[in-house]
Amino acid sequence: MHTSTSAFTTPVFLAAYGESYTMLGMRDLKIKTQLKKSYVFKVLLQGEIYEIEGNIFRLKINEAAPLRARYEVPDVLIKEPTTQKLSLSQKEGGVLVLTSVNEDYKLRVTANPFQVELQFKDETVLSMNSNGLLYFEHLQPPPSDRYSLWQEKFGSFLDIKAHGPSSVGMDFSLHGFDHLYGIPQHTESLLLKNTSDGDAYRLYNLDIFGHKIHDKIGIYGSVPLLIAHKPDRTLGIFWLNSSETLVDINTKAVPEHIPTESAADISKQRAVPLTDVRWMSESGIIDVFLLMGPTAFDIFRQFAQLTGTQALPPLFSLGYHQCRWNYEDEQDVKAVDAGFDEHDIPYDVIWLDIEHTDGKRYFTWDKKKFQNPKRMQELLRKKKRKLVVIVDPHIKADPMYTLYSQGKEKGYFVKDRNGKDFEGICWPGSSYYLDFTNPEVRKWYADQFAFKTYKGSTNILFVWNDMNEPSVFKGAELTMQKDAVHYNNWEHRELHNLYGFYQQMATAEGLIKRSSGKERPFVLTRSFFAGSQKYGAVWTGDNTAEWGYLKISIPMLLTISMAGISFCGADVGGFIGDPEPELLVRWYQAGAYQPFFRGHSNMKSKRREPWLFGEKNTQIIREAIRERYVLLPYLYTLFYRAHTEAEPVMRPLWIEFPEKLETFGVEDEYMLGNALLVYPVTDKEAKAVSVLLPGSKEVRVIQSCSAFQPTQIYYTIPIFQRGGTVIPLKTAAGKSTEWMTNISYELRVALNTEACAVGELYLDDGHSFQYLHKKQFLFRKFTFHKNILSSSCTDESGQYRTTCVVERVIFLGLGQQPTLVTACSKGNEPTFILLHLVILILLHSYVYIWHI
Ligand code: NBV
Repeated sequence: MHTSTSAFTTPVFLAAYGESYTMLGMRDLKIKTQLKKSYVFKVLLQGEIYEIEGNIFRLKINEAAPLRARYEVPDVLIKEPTTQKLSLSQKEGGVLVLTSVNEDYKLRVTANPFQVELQFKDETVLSMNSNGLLYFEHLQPPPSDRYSLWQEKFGSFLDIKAHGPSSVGMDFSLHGFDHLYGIPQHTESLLLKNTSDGDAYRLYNLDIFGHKIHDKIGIYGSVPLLIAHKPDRTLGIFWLNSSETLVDINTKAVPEHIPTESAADISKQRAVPLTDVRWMSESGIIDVFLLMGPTAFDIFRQFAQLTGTQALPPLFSLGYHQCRWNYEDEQDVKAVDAGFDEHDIPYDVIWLDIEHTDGKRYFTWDKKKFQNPKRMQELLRKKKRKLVVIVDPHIKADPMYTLYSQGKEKGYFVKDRNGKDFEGICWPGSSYYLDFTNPEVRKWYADQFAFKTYKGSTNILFVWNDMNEPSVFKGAELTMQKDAVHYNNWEHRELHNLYGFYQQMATAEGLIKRSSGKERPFVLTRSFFAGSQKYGAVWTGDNTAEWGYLKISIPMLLTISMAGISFCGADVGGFIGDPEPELLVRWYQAGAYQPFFRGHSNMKSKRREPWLFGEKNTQIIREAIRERYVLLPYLYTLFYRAHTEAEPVMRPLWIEFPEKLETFGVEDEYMLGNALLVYPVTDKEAKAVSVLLPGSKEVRVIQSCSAFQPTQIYYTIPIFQRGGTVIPLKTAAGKSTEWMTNISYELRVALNTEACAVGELYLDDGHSFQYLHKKQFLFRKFTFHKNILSSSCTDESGQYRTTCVVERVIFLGLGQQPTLVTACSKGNEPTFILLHLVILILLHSYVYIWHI
């Protein structure tokens, strides 16, 4: 990626433009060719600033009259944002002051040099281009020689830029902030690091097999959302650009700004942090959203307002998934399925990897190994379980394969720079890549999932999209050439990071369509972009069966969650290699408390079903998976909140304790919802862990060997319930989620120091869209106050009949056994019945109350 860095100079005028304000400017851009000639161009840029409903500002910069249209990311924003009228409060000496509708924010736009300062109540929160790093490589006519920056070499690959270099970039200074998060996906720590060593965070979706940990190179997916936090404010920068992007971060201490009257007392001046963030993209325009919070939850809502919320997953997909590359044949599937029952371990879904197909032709079956896929699915259906199969985006070059012949005939493949179908090598050998950026291709692809078209599929079959960065063997960096050409003549470089997003979109649409719009889809994708949350789940790709990868999975998942994608997980056990039993067990214990919970292993890894590691380990894994199933009502409720309120299911501690500095860098423990604090054990032979409980003193949870069998030092992981919360659970686990419909509920009430608690339970049929279209759901609120536990309706519009009762209430922290317990029902609330109620007051063996 080539970037040039010349400063923006001499704006000619600033003019009001509808509801936005337009800044027109001239710029000197020096481009040095390899022949060392230099050209000077004067190019008019147009900047637009909008205020968007809900404390968001948007700055768009484009060439006023580009030689051809520049790429503006489509389909990621769920709708054109509603703008509000900024008022012009000052205009003099090349400075414009624009005031937000609520008058809290002011934007000081300086003409020369072009800078924008965003102030909240006269205090600068953020400034743009204060380091003069705004640049915009304007489109030019092709040079007469072909040496220039119009082509680049990557090893043996030549990238010819059909429209020349076109990079864009800008710097942002974040005043008072030195804690930054976001911009997945990297195998890095939760807190973003300074990149002054020149090692910028890269957002470029790549399939890197055996990727290292603690690396800023981009893998698989990207969300260009950066979050900055300080005790009294959180803000977000959403850089809407889908080309290769680099982010540089540099935190420094600067003297505190003291108003001139008090400036006399310089000695009292403190140093305050200032973080410079520089975004650079290979192409497109500058389209940046400033999410002004002020709280982290506001940022999540603002981002969701732009890109959508997490799709509500079908309940089964929150159960445990058993995957392997590969489950060999129908017999193998049957045996593994039976193994779960034999060992009394719940699970919901068995997965088939690429070997299930006829020669890696997706949507087909290997006729020898899977002679009767419908029969196999009927067996699973009887067991109340599901099947997920892999569907990759590359299409085998085989004239007898319908997807290929139709794709070719209809012109649905991505083209190379010469206008031929782009040919790459992938699992099937010579392959072509569907151009999912074309709405017609997406519609056609979605139709491939129709039951009559996808032979052997039934409604218990769901989908896994892999290799969709896209992965191209023998391609530059193992992906598609940047000069490949898509729908509407856009080069691949413009939209690279969107490819997987579009495949998942088309797949999810296909699954909805095959059910005539009735059933929720489940689609797992490896590659993702901002907004992928609307289409399903993501996982972190090919991790390795080593302790370090288990440890890093926590900050990686927290980062993805903060970027709007709540439904995320990492391969339990580690995909590559063979975990030692202790690591596998620890991974199950961690995975049980993460949003997407799937065990998976590579072809070369030894078999890893949970019962293959001796009775003791089987027992611990069984317990971990059962804990997950018991927890499902709470988890499903959290997903409903992610779906409706954009609250991340898994969240870093600081989000719940935004003022507590000691939480800002914590990445070895996290909150599941607002009620549970989870500390996965990620060290070999750990006998004790040190848990930070915000608000109370650090607590050492000793898992003393004497409490367990000497060999079972890893019996459990510490989970704490926050005082003041109520969580809904099931009283027991079943063979799968569908077996659990009638299992009664338990409420676990952890009192705070005022002896109060609140919590929620959401439930619906778990699979259809009736919750949306017919309001068939129940959303209850539980409150414990003055010794009365009451259940009330959180959303009156919902109605759902269930025969399932709350059977047990467990109080944590009540202090003493009550002398009398009475149950009464108020009004007619027949939808939620308390039948026989068992009140238990105990300190559960693995859930500790945590008073704040
Ligand atoms: O389809 C095979 C694998 C799959 O099991 C894995 O989960 C993906 O991340 N796939 C990658 C391709 C092969 C990787 C070596």
